[in-house]
Amino acid sequence: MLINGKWSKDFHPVQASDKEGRFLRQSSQFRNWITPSGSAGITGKAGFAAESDRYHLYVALICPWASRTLMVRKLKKLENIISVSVTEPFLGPQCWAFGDYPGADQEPFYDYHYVHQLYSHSDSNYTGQVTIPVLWDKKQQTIVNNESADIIRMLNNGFGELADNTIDLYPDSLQTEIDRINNYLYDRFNNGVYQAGFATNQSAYEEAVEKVFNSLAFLEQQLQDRKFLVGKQITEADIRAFVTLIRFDIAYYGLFKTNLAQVRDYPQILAYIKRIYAIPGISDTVNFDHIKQGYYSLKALNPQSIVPKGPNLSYLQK
Ligand SMILES: N[C@@H](CCC(=O)N[C@@H](CS)C(=O)NCC(=O)O)C(=O)O
Repeated sequence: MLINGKWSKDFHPVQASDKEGRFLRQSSQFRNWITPSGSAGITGKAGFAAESDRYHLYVALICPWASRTLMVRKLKKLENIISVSVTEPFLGPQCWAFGDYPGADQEPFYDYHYVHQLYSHSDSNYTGQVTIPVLWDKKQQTIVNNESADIIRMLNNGFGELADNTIDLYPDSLQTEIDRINNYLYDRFNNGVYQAGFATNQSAYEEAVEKVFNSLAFLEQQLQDRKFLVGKQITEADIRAFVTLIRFDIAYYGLFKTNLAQVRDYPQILAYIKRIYAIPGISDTVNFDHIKQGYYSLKALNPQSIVPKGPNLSYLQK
């Protein structure tokens, strides 16, 4: 982690646990918003107007939180408006690094080797974890926001006419239902898999696994009579569910020991994963090699760094 802008403590996936051994995720610190006029958003300061070729996303393709932002960028047709750099998938001692692993990029503006350099560039006194995704402002040379929940919302509605507004992932009429599902899934599913994987004792692990499988039962039930989680149209709730579902069989089932069943064992969920994966542009945001290499590079969970051969994911092609 960075302490007063200096890299001071090597990466470890579990930076904090509660006294019962439950993994605690840290809060994001950069919380400014891009808005059509540049006025301030619900947090942070003003000065980040929506403009073409001004903003840049730094992502890792292993990361579900970063992948949410890539999905929304695709669906809102913002590829020519917001540029992207992909880190290497491995989580080394200095956390996320740029490089020449296939599918990864070099850092394009400063030739930085590590994402933590972008954090200290933005705030020379930054103290905290260095997480991905990062939304960067090329004009002010600073991080706008490092919280994916905020970033997907501003990509949905902060870019005005620059985005494709025939699709709205958070429409007024569905917000209550989307919020309900997001809240339910965040703790039990999106973060639940990490709580299983990073639990520091048996009971914290078992508690997390139970939550994960309750939430899969909830998803299977919810999808009995609808294409997407809140009805006929894709929304933010689906983006948030999909990024965890697509990583489940390949990473969480094995490495995080969420192994009571695979997601492909749930007929409605399987059809739903295929439905979203088939939406034009979405499969470009999924890189199974990065996902597998990245998760299995977590030395705290896999000291020998052996990467499994399977599973067979050909079901997605059918
Ligand atoms: N709240 C953040 C969480 C992002 C996050 O935890 N990203 C992980 C990768 S999947 C990360 O960068 N971890 C590095 C660390 O925790 O030090 C978001 O949703 O944007």
